[in-house]
Amino acid sequence: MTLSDAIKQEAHGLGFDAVGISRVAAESEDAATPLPQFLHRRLLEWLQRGYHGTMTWMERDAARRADPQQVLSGCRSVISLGMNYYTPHRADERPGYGRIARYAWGEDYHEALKQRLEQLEGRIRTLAPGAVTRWYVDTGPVMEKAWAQQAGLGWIGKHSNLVSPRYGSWLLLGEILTTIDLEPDEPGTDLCGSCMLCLKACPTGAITEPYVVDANKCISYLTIELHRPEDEIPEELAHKLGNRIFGCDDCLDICPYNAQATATDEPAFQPSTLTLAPHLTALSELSERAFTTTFRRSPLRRAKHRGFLRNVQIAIQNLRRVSC
Ligand code: B12
Ligand code: SF4
Ligand code: SF4
Repeated sequence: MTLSDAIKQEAHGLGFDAVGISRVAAESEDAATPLPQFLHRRLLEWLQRGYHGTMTWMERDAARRADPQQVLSGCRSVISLGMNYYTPHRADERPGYGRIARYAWGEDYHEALKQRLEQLEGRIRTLAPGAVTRWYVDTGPVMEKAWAQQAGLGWIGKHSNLVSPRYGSWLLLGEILTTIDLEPDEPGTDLCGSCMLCLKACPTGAITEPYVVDANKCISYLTIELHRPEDEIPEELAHKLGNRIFGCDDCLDICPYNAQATATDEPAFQPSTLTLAPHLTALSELSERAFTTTFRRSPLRRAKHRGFLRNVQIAIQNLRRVSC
């Protein structure tokens, strides 16, 4: 068994559903994979258009974000890992309830992936003594979807998320950068074809062209990232939030590749009654302390009490508007 196969076997044993490897070309090599240059260009274009909104941390060191060798000196391989978070449950669609994005139905995925990534790092060091490794799960300057595509986990769909032929879009991603030379996998092939369903399904037109999302218009950004006291959700977009109080799945839900998604049995991703059927009036009365306690292990913490209650108020107003 090769070292790459042994690492993949360990990853599956730890509960990762998808694993693949990309090679990072050494500086002196004739870059067989010009991915960092491509990513740098795409990222700069995106930033220049202001599509990152208030996420100014995306501006910091774009060249580094696009190139794993600038993140880990001597990096030769990226091991991309995915965990399936799909469960066969449905959100409560009755009037009076809010809608929470699927990835936030259970516990914070950063924690579930972090524990496994740390364990996998330990196993890699046993298999390859002297290997330098560094893991990330949405926690560092790595363009995770692009590396996952390069490692064969799937392809970047027109909604800009990674689509796996086996798990659809319901994979959360992490990766381990390492100095060891591993055998690369074949990159994923784009299977979107002429489909444009996700662009048509987006309620706010946030997918401005295939593969490009303007965060300023994206409900996920508006309801999660826009939570500072000075941040307001523009009136014309607030109408379009409907009952979404945290994140949005419309462009994912419509994708034909999600039709036969397999359910996960990972306990951390199982929903609670509260996340499947969040009652708007009850939530509108949540104190800051109750918010912190209730969502201490949930991704919902990221919206902060102020942002979350603002979202709930907008959903209540939208409900009144519909019933008038
Ligand atoms: C910033 C961010 C956001 C922002 C901006 C989204 C965006 N599309 O960039 C906001 C807050 C809006 C957001 C929302 C969501 N996010 Co987010 N987000 C990120 C983050 C931190 C960085 C993404 C990034 O670098 N954006 C910058 C721009 C330049 O990159 P990009 O849009 O990815 O563009 C690439 C492609 O479009 C591609 N590309 C461009 N043109 C072309 C052309 C062709 C032909 C091809 C093939 C490719 C291609 O190249 C670009 C560079 O890679 C990543 C974690 C990470 N560190 O990577 C998570 C991440 C992308 N998010 C994730 C999730 C789950 C979501 C939501 C689904 C959550 C939700 N349900 O509400 C939504 C989905 C919205 C959407 N349609 O994208 C997951 C996606 C998992 C997956 N299977 O893909 C990630 C990877 C986090 C994780 N660790 O799992 N997110
Ligand atoms: S998450 Fe929602 S608002 Fe954002 S691009 Fe997808 S459908 Fe549009
Ligand atoms: S909905 Fe269609 S265009 Fe969008 S990601 Fe899925 S297959 Fe691609």
